[in-house]
Amino acid sequence: MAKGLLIKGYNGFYYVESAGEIWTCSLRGRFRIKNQDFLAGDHVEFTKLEHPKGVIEKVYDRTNQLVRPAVANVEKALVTFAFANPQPDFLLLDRILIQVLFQRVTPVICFNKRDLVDEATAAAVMKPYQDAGFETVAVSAGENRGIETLKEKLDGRIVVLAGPSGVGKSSILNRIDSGFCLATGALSRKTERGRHTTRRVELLPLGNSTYIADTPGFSALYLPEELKKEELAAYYPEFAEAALYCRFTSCLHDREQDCEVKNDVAEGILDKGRYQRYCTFLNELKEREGKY
Ligand SMILES: Nc1nc2c(ncn2[C@@H]2O[C@H](COP(=O)(O)OP(=O)(O)O)[C@@H](O)[C@H]2O)c(=O)[nH]1
Ligand SMILES: [Mg+2]
Ligand SMILES: [Zn+2]
Repeated sequence: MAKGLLIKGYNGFYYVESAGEIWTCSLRGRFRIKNQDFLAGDHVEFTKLEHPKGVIEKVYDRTNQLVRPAVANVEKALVTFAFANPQPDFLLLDRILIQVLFQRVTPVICFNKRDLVDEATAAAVMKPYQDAGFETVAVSAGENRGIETLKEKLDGRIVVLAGPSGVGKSSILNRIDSGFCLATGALSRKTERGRHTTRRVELLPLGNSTYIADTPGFSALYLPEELKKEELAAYYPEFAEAALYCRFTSCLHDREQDCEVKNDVAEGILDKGRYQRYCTFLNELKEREGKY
């Protein structure tokens, strides 16, 4: 029996990568009867028939499972924004970070279009996220800079892209592997929506055992449904140390007295923008829980 990675399912066939080869697999009858779901990203065992045919015998337990796109075992999210054109929407960035962390996926924050800003601007944009402990990388897909560093950060993982349109996601993927030839620019954006409703997810190999889903995720406008207001601060790693010194262990860092998080924001130790957006999300959660 061979082990492999399910790259995509299409028309009842499952494409499994194993030792650099793609096997076209069907399912054992008992799987078909149970109507078990098989997702891109699943680790499977299969029997090799006449090359390149095979039969999937077993699926390993998943570490996680995303709904949009439907991918299993996602380890990293390449959260992509642009330094300019369009200006970074930090509220959206922080919302995506919460969604990503909620799914137990590790974010890599990638700021593209480095060619459009000077060094001081780029550093100021990235600093709050670096201080929070997130992996960040500045790239220019246009000038082909920073791409090798980005590749290293994704090594050996199943990756999902996130970020608004126009920031250069397709351009970055094309730089990572020019074999993709993904459509970039306004034309592709127009057709993207219609295409994604009918298309199945496919994992694209980036080399070094790295795979990236061809459909972006984490675009929802709302915070995860199960997220409680008491849990929100846990998604701000930079608050953790100060929170130990708040007077109340249940401190929401909101209107409480003797809140060390608020003190650190006032003193400029913690980033004001990140804190303000925390408050925005906290109010959203309070409103949702109906406890004003
Ligand atoms: N100046 C500059 N423009 C870029 C860069 N990367 C992408 N673009 C342009 O930004 C636009 C959107 O890029 P695209 O890859 O389609 O973005 P996507 O919607 O996120 O996939 C295109 O016109 C690209 O040519 C970059 O590094 N610098
Ligand atoms: Mg695109
Ligand atoms: Zn506090």
